[in-house]
Amino acid sequence: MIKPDGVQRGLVGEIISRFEKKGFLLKGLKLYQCSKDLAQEHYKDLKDKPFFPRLVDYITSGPVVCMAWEGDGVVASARKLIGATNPLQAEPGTIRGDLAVRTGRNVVHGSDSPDNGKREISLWFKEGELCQWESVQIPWLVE
Ligand code: IDP
Ligand code: MG
Repeated sequence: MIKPDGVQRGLVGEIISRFEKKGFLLKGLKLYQCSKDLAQEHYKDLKDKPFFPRLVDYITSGPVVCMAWEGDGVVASARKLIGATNPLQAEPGTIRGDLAVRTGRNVVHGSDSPDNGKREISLWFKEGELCQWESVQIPWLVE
Protein backbone atom coordinates (compact mmCIF):
# COMPACT_ATOMS: atom_id res chain seq x y z
CA MET A 1 0.00 0.00 0.00
CA ILE A 2 1.20 3.50 -0.80
CA LYS A 3 0.48 5.55 2.31
CA PRO A 4 -1.08 9.06 2.24
CA ASP A 5 2.33 10.80 2.26
CA GLY A 6 3.39 8.80 -0.81
CA VAL A 7 0.21 9.92 -2.61
CA GLN A 8 0.57 13.56 -1.48
CA ARG A 9 4.23 13.67 -2.48
CA GLY A 10 3.55 12.40 -5.99
CA LEU A 11 5.40 9.11 -5.50
CA VAL A 12 2.64 6.78 -6.74
CA GLY A 13 4.15 6.17 -10.19
CA GLU A 14 7.67 5.77 -8.81
CA ILE A 15 6.60 3.19 -6.21
CA ILE A 16 4.38 1.16 -8.56
CA SER A 17 7.20 1.23 -11.10
CA ARG A 18 9.66 -0.40 -8.71
CA PHE A 19 7.39 -3.42 -8.19
CA GLU A 20 6.56 -3.62 -11.91
CA LYS A 21 10.21 -3.48 -12.94
CA LYS A 22 11.14 -6.18 -10.44
CA GLY A 23 8.81 -8.53 -12.30
CA PHE A 24 5.80 -8.84 -10.04
CA LEU A 25 2.28 -8.93 -11.45
CA LEU A 26 -0.26 -6.29 -10.49
CA LYS A 27 -3.52 -8.08 -9.68
CA GLY A 28 -5.34 -5.28 -7.85
CA LEU A 29 -5.03 -1.49 -7.69
CA LYS A 30 -7.18 1.30 -6.30
CA LEU A 31 -7.03 4.76 -4.72
CA TYR A 32 -8.94 4.54 -1.45
CA GLN A 33 -9.71 6.73 1.55
CA CYS A 34 -10.05 4.34 4.48
CA SER A 35 -12.09 4.60 7.68
CA LYS A 36 -10.61 4.64 11.18
CA ASP A 37 -12.17 1.20 11.73
CA LEU A 38 -10.30 -0.27 8.77
CA ALA A 39 -7.01 1.37 9.79
CA GLN A 40 -7.41 0.02 13.33
CA GLU A 41 -8.21 -3.46 12.06
CA HIS A 42 -5.28 -3.38 9.61
CA TYR A 43 -2.82 -2.42 12.35
CA LYS A 44 -4.54 -4.32 15.20
CA ASP A 45 -1.26 -6.05 16.23
CA LEU A 46 0.10 -2.59 17.12
CA LYS A 47 -2.92 -1.39 19.09
CA ASP A 48 -1.01 -1.26 22.40
CA LYS A 49 1.87 0.80 21.00
CA PRO A 50 2.08 4.44 22.12
CA PHE A 51 2.16 5.61 18.48
CA PHE A 52 -1.02 3.67 17.51
CA PRO A 53 -3.42 6.67 17.58
CA ARG A 54 -0.99 8.73 15.48
CA LEU A 55 -0.55 5.80 13.09
CA VAL A 56 -4.32 5.55 12.59
CA ASP A 57 -4.52 9.35 12.03
CA TYR A 58 -1.68 9.09 9.49
CA ILE A 59 -3.21 6.24 7.49
CA THR A 60 -6.63 7.92 7.42
CA SER A 61 -5.24 11.40 6.63
CA GLY A 62 -5.75 11.04 2.87
CA PRO A 63 -6.17 8.47 0.15
CA VAL A 64 -3.86 5.48 -0.03
CA VAL A 65 -3.11 3.28 -3.04
CA CYS A 66 -4.03 -0.34 -2.38
CA MET A 67 -2.08 -2.83 -4.46
CA ALA A 68 -2.11 -6.62 -4.75
CA TRP A 69 1.09 -7.97 -6.26
CA GLU A 70 1.71 -11.58 -7.28
CA GLY A 71 4.93 -13.50 -7.89
CA ASP A 72 7.36 -16.04 -6.47
CA GLY A 73 8.39 -14.95 -2.99
CA VAL A 74 6.62 -11.64 -3.49
CA VAL A 75 5.97 -10.95 0.21
CA ALA A 76 9.57 -11.30 1.39
CA SER A 77 10.94 -9.66 -1.74
CA ALA A 78 8.57 -6.69 -1.45
CA ARG A 79 9.70 -6.18 2.16
CA LYS A 80 13.29 -5.98 0.86
CA LEU A 81 12.32 -3.56 -1.91
CA ILE A 82 10.51 -1.44 0.70
CA GLY A 83 13.37 -1.40 3.23
CA ALA A 84 13.55 -0.99 7.00
CA THR A 85 10.66 0.58 8.94
CA ASN A 86 12.85 3.56 9.91
CA PRO A 87 13.78 5.21 6.60
CA LEU A 88 17.02 6.53 8.09
CA GLN A 89 18.06 2.89 8.61
CA ALA A 90 16.70 1.66 5.28
CA GLU A 91 19.37 0.86 2.71
CA PRO A 92 19.84 3.20 -0.24
CA GLY A 93 18.13 1.59 -3.22
CA THR A 94 15.07 0.65 -1.18
CA ILE A 95 11.86 2.67 -1.43
CA ARG A 96 12.08 3.99 2.14
CA GLY A 97 15.86 4.39 1.92
CA ASP A 98 15.53 6.54 -1.20
CA LEU A 99 12.27 8.38 -0.61
CA ALA A 100 11.62 8.95 3.11
CA VAL A 101 13.21 10.21 6.34
CA ARG A 102 10.80 9.41 9.22
CA THR A 103 9.23 6.18 10.54
CA GLY A 104 5.93 8.02 10.91
CA ARG A 105 6.03 9.06 7.21
CA ASN A 106 7.56 6.03 5.57
CA VAL A 107 5.47 6.18 2.35
CA VAL A 108 4.64 2.52 1.90
CA HIS A 109 3.28 -0.56 3.66
CA GLY A 110 4.05 -4.17 2.81
CA SER A 111 2.52 -7.32 4.30
CA ASP A 112 4.94 -9.15 6.59
CA SER A 113 3.87 -12.75 5.79
CA PRO A 114 1.84 -14.56 3.10
CA ASP A 115 -0.95 -15.16 5.63
CA ASN A 116 -1.07 -11.47 6.52
CA GLY A 117 -0.96 -10.67 2.80
CA LYS A 118 -4.16 -12.71 2.30
CA ARG A 119 -5.73 -11.12 5.37
CA GLU A 120 -4.89 -7.61 4.16
CA ILE A 121 -6.11 -8.25 0.60
CA SER A 122 -9.45 -9.36 2.03
CA LEU A 123 -9.57 -6.26 4.26
CA TRP A 124 -8.73 -3.73 1.54
CA PHE A 125 -10.30 -5.27 -1.58
CA LYS A 126 -13.87 -6.34 -2.19
CA GLU A 127 -14.90 -9.48 -4.04
CA GLY A 128 -14.37 -8.95 -7.77
CA GLU A 129 -11.86 -6.11 -7.44
CA LEU A 130 -8.84 -8.27 -8.22
CA CYS A 131 -8.14 -9.15 -11.86
CA GLN A 132 -6.96 -12.57 -12.95
CA TRP A 133 -4.61 -12.16 -15.89
CA GLU A 134 -1.31 -13.64 -17.02
CA SER A 135 1.58 -11.49 -18.15
CA VAL A 136 3.18 -12.12 -21.55
CA GLN A 137 6.49 -11.47 -19.76
CA ILE A 138 6.32 -14.69 -17.71
CA PRO A 139 8.57 -16.79 -20.04
CA TRP A 140 11.09 -13.93 -19.93
CA LEU A 141 10.99 -13.70 -16.14
CA VAL A 142 10.86 -17.35 -15.06
CA GLU A 143 13.02 -20.03 -16.67
P1 IDP B 1 6.49 -2.03 8.89
O1 IDP B 1 5.60 -1.02 8.21
O2 IDP B 1 7.93 -1.89 8.43
O3 IDP B 1 5.97 -3.44 8.78
P2 IDP B 1 5.59 -2.06 11.67
O4 IDP B 1 6.47 -2.30 12.86
O5 IDP B 1 4.63 -3.12 11.28
O6 IDP B 1 6.55 -1.65 10.45
O7 IDP B 1 4.82 -0.70 11.96
C1 IDP B 1 3.76 -0.31 11.12
C2 IDP B 1 3.87 1.16 10.84
O8 IDP B 1 3.70 1.87 12.08
C3 IDP B 1 5.23 1.64 10.34
O9 IDP B 1 5.41 1.45 8.94
C4 IDP B 1 5.19 3.10 10.71
O10 IDP B 1 4.37 3.85 9.80
C5 IDP B 1 4.47 3.05 12.06
N1 IDP B 1 5.43 2.99 13.17
C6 IDP B 1 6.13 1.91 13.59
N2 IDP B 1 6.94 2.23 14.62
C7 IDP B 1 6.72 3.55 14.87
C8 IDP B 1 7.27 4.49 15.81
O11 IDP B 1 8.11 4.16 16.65
N3 IDP B 1 6.80 5.76 15.72
C9 IDP B 1 5.86 6.16 14.80
N4 IDP B 1 5.34 5.32 13.89
C10 IDP B 1 5.76 4.03 13.93
MG1 MG C 1 4.29 -4.31 9.66
